[in-house]
Amino acid sequence: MFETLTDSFTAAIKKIRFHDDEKALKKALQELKKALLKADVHHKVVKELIVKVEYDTKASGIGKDQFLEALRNTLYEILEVRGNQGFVFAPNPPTVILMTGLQGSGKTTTTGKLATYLKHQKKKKVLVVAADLQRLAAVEQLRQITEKIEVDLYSDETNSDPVVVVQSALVKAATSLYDVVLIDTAGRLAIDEALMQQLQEVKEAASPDEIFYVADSLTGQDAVRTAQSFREKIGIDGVILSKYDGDSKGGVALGIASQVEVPLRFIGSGEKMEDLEVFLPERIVNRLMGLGDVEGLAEKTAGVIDEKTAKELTKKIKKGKFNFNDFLEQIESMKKMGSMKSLMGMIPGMGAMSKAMKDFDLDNSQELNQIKALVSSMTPKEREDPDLLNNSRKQRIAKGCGLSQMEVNKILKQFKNASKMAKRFSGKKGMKDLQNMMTQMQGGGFPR
Ligand SMILES: Nc1nc2c(ncn2[C@@H]2O[C@H](COP(=O)(O)OP(=O)(O)OP(=O)(O)O)[C@@H](O)[C@H]2O)c(=O)[nH]1
Ligand SMILES: [Mg+2]
Repeated sequence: MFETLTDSFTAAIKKIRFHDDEKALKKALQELKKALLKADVHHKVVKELIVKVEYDTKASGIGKDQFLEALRNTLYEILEVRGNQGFVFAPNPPTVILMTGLQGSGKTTTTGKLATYLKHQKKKKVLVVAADLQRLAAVEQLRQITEKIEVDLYSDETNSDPVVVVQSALVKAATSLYDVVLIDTAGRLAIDEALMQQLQEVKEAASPDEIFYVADSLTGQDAVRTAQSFREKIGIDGVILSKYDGDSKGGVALGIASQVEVPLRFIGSGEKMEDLEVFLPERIVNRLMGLGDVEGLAEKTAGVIDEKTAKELTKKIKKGKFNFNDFLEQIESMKKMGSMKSLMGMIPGMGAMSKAMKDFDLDNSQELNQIKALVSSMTPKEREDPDLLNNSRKQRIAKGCGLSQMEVNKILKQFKNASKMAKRFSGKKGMKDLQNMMTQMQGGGFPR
C-alpha cells in the first residue's frame, strides 16, 4: 500500500552515486519531487520536504547515507503530529469514540475493524452503537458486521433520533461494564449544515473521549480538505485513512499529517475486518523507506498465534519437521491475520515482493484448495510424514481428492522442497541468506 511512494524513494536514492556530488543531489531531489507530486502530496508539502532534505543533506555532507537520513528524518517530522497515537483508553471506562466522516468513507466498516482490533489485540469488551438512522440499511449492515465478529451491538430501530439511541446505549454500557463504546454515525455526500447540526447534537449526548474522522484515501486532496472542515466544525482527535489498499497514491497520509495537523491513528488496508493497522510514524517511515515493519508484523501475528504455538512451530521448521498438519493450521491463522499483501509489506526487504504478488486470496486460491483436498484425503500419520506414501496410496489419494496422480506428486514434491528451504533459512545465517536472495531478486532496494 505504500508501494508507489517506496518505489519513488528507491528511484530517487539511486540517482545519488558519488560522494559529495551536488549535481547528483539535485537530480535525486528532482526525482523525489516528481514522485511526491505524482503520489498526490500537496505542492506546499512537497516544497517544504525538498527544501529540508536538501538542507540537511548538505549540512552533513552529500552522500547516499546522508540523503537517506535526511529523508527519513523529514518524513518522520511530517508524520509525527502532536496528539495521541493508536488507540488510547480513557482513565475511567468506558472509552467512548464517535466515528464520523462523509458518506461511504468507510465509517461502518472501520467501526467493525476497530471493534475487532480492540477485542482481539487489546482483549476489551466492546459495545458498538448504531447511530446512523439516516440510511435504511445502515443498522442491518452494522448488525451483520457485529454478528460476524461477535461483538455486542446496541440498536433501537423504533427510534429515529440518534441522540436518544446514544443516550440509552451509554446507560447500557455503564451498567454492563463495557470497556469501549464505538458510535457509528450517519454520513452525508458533502459537508452540510444538517449533518453538522446532527453530529454536534450526538457529540453533546455522547461526550466522547475522542472523535475519529474516517477519510477515504482514494479521494486524495479532497480527503485532506474535508478533514480540515470537520476539524474546524466538530473538532476531531484522530484520522483513520480507509481504503489505503486501493489505487491510492499514498501521499494523502503525508497531507493529512502536515495540512490537517491531527494525528493519523489507523489505516484501513482492505475489506476484511482484520485489515486495520495502527499508524505509528516511525514504523510507517521504515516502510516508506522499504525497511519493513517488524513490530507491526509481530503485533499482528501475536493476536492470532499464541507464543507457545509459535515457538513449537519454529522448532519444527528448524528440524525440517514442518508437516501438512502444521501447514493447514498456518493457513487458518493467516486468514485471521488479513490479506497476504498487507502482511508482506511489513516484512523487511519484502516490500517490493508484495507488489509483485497479487492479492493472494486464501479462501479462493485454486492451488491452496487442491492442497487442502489432498491433505484431507491423507491419514493423520501420512500428514505428519508424507514419505510414508507409496504409489498405491498416492493413487487412492488422487482419486479421493479429484486430482491426477501427477498433480499429487507435484504438490508433495513442492511441499518437501518448501520444508527444506524453511529449514535452511531458519538457521542463524538463514535470514541473511534470504535477504540477500530477495535483494538480488528485486535488483537492488535500499542499501543498509
Ligand atoms: N478496499 C477497501 N474497502 C473498504 C475499506 N474500508 C471500507 N471499504 C468499503 O467501502 C464501502 C463503504 O464502506 P462503509 O463502511 O459502508 O462506509 P460508511 O462511511 O459507513 O458509509 P455510509 O454509512 O453510507 O455513510 C464498503 O463497500 C466497504 O467494504 C478499506 O480499507 N479497503
Ligand atoms: Mg455507515
